[in-house]
Amino acid sequence: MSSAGAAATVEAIAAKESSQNASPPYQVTKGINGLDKVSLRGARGNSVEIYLYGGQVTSWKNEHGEELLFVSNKAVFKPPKAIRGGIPLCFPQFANNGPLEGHGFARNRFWIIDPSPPPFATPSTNKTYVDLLLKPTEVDLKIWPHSFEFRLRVTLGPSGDLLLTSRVRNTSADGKPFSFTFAYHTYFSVSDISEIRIEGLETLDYLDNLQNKQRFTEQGDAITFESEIDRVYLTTPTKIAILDHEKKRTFVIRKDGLPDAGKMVVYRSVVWNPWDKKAKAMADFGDSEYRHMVCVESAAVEKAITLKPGEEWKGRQELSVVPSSYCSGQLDPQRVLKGRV
Ligand code: TA6
Repeated sequence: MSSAGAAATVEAIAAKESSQNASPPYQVTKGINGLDKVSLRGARGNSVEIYLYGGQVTSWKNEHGEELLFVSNKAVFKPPKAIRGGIPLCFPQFANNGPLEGHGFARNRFWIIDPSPPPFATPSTNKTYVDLLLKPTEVDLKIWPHSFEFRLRVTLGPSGDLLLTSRVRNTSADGKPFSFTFAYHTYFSVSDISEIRIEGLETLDYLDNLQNKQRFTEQGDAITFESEIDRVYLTTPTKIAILDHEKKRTFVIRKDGLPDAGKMVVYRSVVWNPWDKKAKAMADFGDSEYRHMVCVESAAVEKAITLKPGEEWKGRQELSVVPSSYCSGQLDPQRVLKGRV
């Protein structure tokens, strides 16, 4: 859908909501380069911003107005380039593991505000959310010949947590299943990459993208950074933490891929920092910005999710922030995997 088409739809939905006398819990304004931006604001002053371009969260602030996500100063807010930072959605393909462009096309398409989102099985009492929708265009169907509806609900929780729920449905009329891979490619803002540690992945196996996807076992008692890292951790626990001592805060990442349609999805965790050389090679990323970001991605990769016509998959990522001392040493992944934490 074109930017103009998306804007017309946004206005139509806003008009519908005001005619029903229900003021939506979000605001739509123009962002960088005139792109439509949706804002959610919590009672304590927390906030979230989402661009309809990419269906991409680009800002998540705490009650003090501090930014918690990283977006590059060189990010290009212009199609066809995906926005560098925030939470890009990798769909229907993660990375270059398939015939499509890297990380698929959902991150550089125009999403719309969902005019009629189907209800969730367990309705939430929290009303600070927005529902977005992506459907394939004729052009998309030529490069990936599968009809789908991708619904994204972005919720700002009462204590400032950020919850993303994705629902992907196979709407094909041809009776054929399709398979996809997926990731919430979350860029966290950190004080200094050399000072942070990631807990919850120790002792787990990972595929190292920098060594032809060879399989290794994590040996350290946490992941720390001294050079480029690009790894897919396998069968990871539902809870992972990024400890940032300088900022005195810890990000807690919770994720689950619900066993919809009888399928339990095994989530992976991708950890990425480009370090200096790769940073310099990326046109939309500052040379030293790698110091202030880390990607920890909740992903369904390596093993694709398959949906028959009419089937739906649901996958959630919940982010929260707690004081630094909270998690250190408490996230033994083996215990978490067995559901004891
Ligand atoms: O998720 C890690 C990764 O796949 C890396 O290999 C890395 O290149 C990165 O994502 C960024 O990809 P992008 O296509 O956004 O430049």
